Amino acid sequence: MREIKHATCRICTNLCPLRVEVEDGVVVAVKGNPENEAYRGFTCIKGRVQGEYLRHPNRLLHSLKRQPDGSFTRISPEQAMDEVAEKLSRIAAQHGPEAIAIYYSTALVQQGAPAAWALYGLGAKIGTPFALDAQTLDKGGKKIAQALHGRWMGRSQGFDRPEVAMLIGSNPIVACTGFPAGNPGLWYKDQVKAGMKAIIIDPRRTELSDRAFLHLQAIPGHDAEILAAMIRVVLTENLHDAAFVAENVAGLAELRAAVAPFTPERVAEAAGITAGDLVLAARTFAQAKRGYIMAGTGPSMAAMGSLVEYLVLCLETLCGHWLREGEVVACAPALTATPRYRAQAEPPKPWAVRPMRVRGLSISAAGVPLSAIADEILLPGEGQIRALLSGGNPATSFPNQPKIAQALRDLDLLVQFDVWMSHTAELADYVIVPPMPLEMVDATFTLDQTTALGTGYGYDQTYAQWSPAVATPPAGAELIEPWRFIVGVGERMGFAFSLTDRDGTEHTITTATESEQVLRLLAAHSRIGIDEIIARPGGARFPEAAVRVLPKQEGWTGRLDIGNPEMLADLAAVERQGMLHHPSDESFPLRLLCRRQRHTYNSTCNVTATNRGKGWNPAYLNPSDLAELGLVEGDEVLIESVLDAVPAVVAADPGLRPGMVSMSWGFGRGRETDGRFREIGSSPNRLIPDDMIFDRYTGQPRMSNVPVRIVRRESVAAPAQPA
Ligand SMILES: Nc1nc2c(c(=O)[nH]1)N[C@H]1C(S)=C(S)[C@@H](COP(=O)(O)OP(=O)(O)OC[C@H]3O[C@@H](n4cnc5c(=O)[nH]c(N)nc54)[C@H](O)[C@@H]3O)O[C@H]1N2
Ligand SMILES: Nc1nc2c(c(=O)[nH]1)N[C@H]1C(S)=C(S)[C@@H](COP(=O)(O)OP(=O)(O)OC[C@H]3O[C@@H](n4cnc5c(=O)[nH]c(N)nc54)[C@H](O)[C@@H]3O)O[C@H]1N2
Ligand code: SF4
Ligand SMILES: [Mo]
Repeated sequence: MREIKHATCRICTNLCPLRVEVEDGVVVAVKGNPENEAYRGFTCIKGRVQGEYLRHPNRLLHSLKRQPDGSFTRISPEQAMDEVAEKLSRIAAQHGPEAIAIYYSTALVQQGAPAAWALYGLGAKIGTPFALDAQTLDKGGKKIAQALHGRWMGRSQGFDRPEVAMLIGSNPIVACTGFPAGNPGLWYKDQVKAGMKAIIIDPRRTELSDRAFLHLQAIPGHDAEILAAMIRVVLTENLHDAAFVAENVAGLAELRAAVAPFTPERVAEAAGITAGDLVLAARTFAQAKRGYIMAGTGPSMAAMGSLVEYLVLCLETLCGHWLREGEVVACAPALTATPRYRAQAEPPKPWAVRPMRVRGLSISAAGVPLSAIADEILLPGEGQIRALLSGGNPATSFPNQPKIAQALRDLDLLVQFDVWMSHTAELADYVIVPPMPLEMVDATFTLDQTTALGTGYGYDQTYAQWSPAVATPPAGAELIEPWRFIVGVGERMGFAFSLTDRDGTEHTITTATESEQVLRLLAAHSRIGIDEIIARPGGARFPEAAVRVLPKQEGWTGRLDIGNPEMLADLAAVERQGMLHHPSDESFPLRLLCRRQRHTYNSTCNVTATNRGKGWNPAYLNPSDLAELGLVEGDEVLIESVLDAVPAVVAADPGLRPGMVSMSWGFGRGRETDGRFREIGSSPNRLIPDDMIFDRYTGQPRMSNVPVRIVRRESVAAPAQPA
């Protein structure tokens, strides 16, 4: 029988509502839901073809165990739980809890909300400090900046009727962050029609450029200077919200002095833009009553993410773009507990939490520096990581790909949760295979969590959807939900798991608990009852959940700090030395930029249903650079950096600043697969050192603006040495 069922797409964090046509448990078509007022029918190609993912011949249908000869054999989930628990217990007893790391990242959305609860719960019970997430390779500077600047407890104006939106290296139309979760294209169109001015700072023309008020096509890596110059304009022209600053902010004099050298003329010249545009951007932003800034992965990956994010907060604070007493927080969470929004500043706190063993890095407000994990695995001695439970794809997503691949091979135990034979799965001792999202019940917790991360993330209005399992796994499959596997391992290690309901009653969770019961308990403290959400199967806004910002507490003295000495010292260093650089940079005339593509999601979805037979990630160059290199679109080249070289196919992008190579990540594997690069692409992380140039707070290396050179492929010896 053919039926249409409502579900949520969980391939990416946009969580689009879907109408899934199912015949006897098999997904035959996936469409958007035009009746959903937040998404207005929006889906992308990845969501619509997921019926093909469910049936894909490469999909894993049972868990796997590595054999001594390197091959994999089938293992039952029960047996795998027994063996993994036994190994983890032994490693913890011999080497202490630090020897076990857990990693979950963007794959969390695919694995379901209970998976995060279970995995981080297990990490806490084991007592490991190495509970990893992707922040420190993503936009970890946001957390560092929030720590050092302090946090406005009333939230930002954010997506609520902005008159201006400044997007710094952020491309919401493709990436679905930076605009509210929903329908990014229509939201942009509507806001521009309502008068919103978009200011884009990006070295390439993006999908936003056409409707933008201003596009500063700056040379990458200059975002901190550009922001400092904008702050200087705001302060010298007295465009800031003086009353808000006087009441809630410290450090104005220090910031004023620190930005003084950053004249628009000087910065514009260095960044390859005009001083007029820079001043116009600053004035437009400061003169708007409502607005927001989203700094995306672009600036974060240019090695000074923490400073950039700090200056973003300084500019937001100077302009007073924070909600005041009595104003409405339209995006209060639906499923997670509602915080008490108050018109007051949570004061700054230290950014560092605990030192790591390498490169002077620390576990910080941004989490564990992922760029240090390879070394923390390879470096013998007390505190060495020997086991990793992974729900991401570190072999592809971490910098210095050859080193992390070696480190993953060196582990005593690598357990990978995956539905595909990803690069990390290939290196694992156990591959634990869960159902795919449409086969599992879940609800939109992830978006409440991302909304809470800060400005530029998540919803514009309270929203939720309950997503029942709508598809049946293929015949013969033996799958286990990640949370159930983790609880099973924990039980075998002697740990008990529980969740409390609204009345404070504790409920034990075991491997026999229904997933729905876990989700209900995770939502126990929500303002919107879970049954109300279930009663709106197509997903809905819940405007009744909106809350007002409470007044400042009596005697409250907390202030936001825009004069943090460490940050301003970093800014002074930028003034003296320019951006971080390395002597070897000079041998590499081009700069490799990060970017994303619509048809893939990080390291997944690169299959024929979406890539239409083009499995590689093109290296885009300005046509003038192609001509100078004697290349035409479609030519095969080698991209070389100080670390390695990868094969690529060049393509022309007239909207890209000359001197740049713009290439998506998440493709390719190690050198051993170079011969297959037309099919699986090439990994930029082979070109990115983990320890040469990095943000000293998050450890995030320079992953954009990476010095490279390009040579024709046939003019060099084939590099393909198996690693
Ligand atoms: N379709 C799709 N959507 C995704 C993903 C995906 O892989 N595919 N990945 C998801 C993830 S994990 C994340 S974190 C988000 C990321 O979302 P975004 O941060 O919006 O990521 P990108 O689309 O790569 O946009 C980054 C932009 O930064 C620019 N840029 C590069 N270097 C610099 C620089 O130094 N300064 C400035 N100002 N700009 C620079 C690039 O040209 C690019 O346009 O997307 C998420 N959404
Ligand atoms: N050079 C470079 N490196 C980067 C970035 C960059 O722009 N440039 N971006 C960084 C950023 S922003 C991030 S967030 C990190 C992300 O880093 P990771 O999260 O480590 O990488 P992903 O590719 O998102 O990993 C997703 C994994 O989930 C698996 N998977 C896919 N679908 C399912 C499913 O339905 N169920 C299960 N259980 N598993 C599934 C995939 O096969 C893959 O192994 O990478 C960072 N690394
Ligand atoms: S992958 Fe596409 S359809 Fe699925 S949630 Fe993301 S944007 Fe929506
Ligand atoms: Mo990310």
